[in-house]
Amino acid sequence: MKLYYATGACSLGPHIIIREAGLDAELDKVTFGAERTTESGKDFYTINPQGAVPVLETGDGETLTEAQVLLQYLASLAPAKNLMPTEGFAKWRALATLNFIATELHKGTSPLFRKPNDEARDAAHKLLQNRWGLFAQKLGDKDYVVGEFSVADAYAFTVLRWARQFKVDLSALPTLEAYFQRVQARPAVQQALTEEGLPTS
Ligand SMILES: N[C@@H](CCC(=O)N[C@@H](CS)C(=O)NCC(=O)O)C(=O)O
Repeated sequence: MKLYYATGACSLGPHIIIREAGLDAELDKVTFGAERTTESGKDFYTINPQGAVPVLETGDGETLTEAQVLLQYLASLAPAKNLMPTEGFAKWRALATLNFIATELHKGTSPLFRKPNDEARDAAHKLLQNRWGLFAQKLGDKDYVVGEFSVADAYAFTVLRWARQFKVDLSALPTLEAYFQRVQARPAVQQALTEEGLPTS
């Protein structure tokens, strides 16, 4: 199995889950530029014509894209680790949370990566303050967003790193800071951050 990733990108979520699940996976780093090449010397567009990470080669000839699908696939490989609820309404709640992270938080942050003008930047910050407020409501006073640690936390942590990086003012949502520190302290998260050369605190 091989994960194509870019440093600190949304691929960090699947990377964390590979470590949480103790799966045997190779990492291949993609460098974004006019051309997109992998550390192993491939033209990344031949792996994913969209040019986007994450991509997972499953090891049996299949290739998967879409972060929230990779997360679910990886969780399914290690059922004993309970990284994704699979029974009852908890499953549907977890799927809704993953989709919220993907479409509201992840894609809500994307404009900030594109050097926006002030108006676009302010609009993105305002939207994210609202959406992170909704996430904080889902989290409530729990340690993790669907109860036990799950793939949703790996994804939310990855995107919350970006909100901090872009200095989105989330000071009105103190539970998010505690949540970020809680997820970051997990040994598998520390390992993934270290492997990507990112700060661990
Ligand atoms: N729909 C994809 C989007 C993935 C995505 O946005 N990847 C970003 C990094 S977080 C990327 O590779 N951007 C480079 C590009 O699209 O050119 C998913 O949900 O996995």
